[in-house]
Amino acid sequence: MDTRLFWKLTCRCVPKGYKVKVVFTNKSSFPHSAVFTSFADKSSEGTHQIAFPGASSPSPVAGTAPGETARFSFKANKVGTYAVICEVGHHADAGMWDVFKVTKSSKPSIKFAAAVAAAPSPTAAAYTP
Ligand SMILES: [Cu+2]
Repeated sequence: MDTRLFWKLTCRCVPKGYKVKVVFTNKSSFPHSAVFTSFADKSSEGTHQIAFPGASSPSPVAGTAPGETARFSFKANKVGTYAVICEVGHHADAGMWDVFKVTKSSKPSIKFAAAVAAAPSPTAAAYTP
């Protein structure tokens, strides 16, 4: 099962120093979460080191309940390649992650597309420098 499809990040880059606001709506029938972590840890099970202060939905191991929305924001203060993953159960090691990049410059271009199937839906992300 390619659960990466669940995330549907159509673009994944934000310039260093930008504030990222995430609106994470779980439209599936099972809890899910969103944690920004190192790319190397993307498919490991259990808790992950958060890449930026505040870059996680609340209680990421328990997850955001079906039908609920979690909002959080963080400052993308380090250039690099990261992953946004789900910490519930074996979701991350089953492939529930996607890439997130912080670039030296250029325009922000991340966009969370609509959910597919029974998927959590990170529906929106906005940026302010
Ligand atoms: Cu999940």
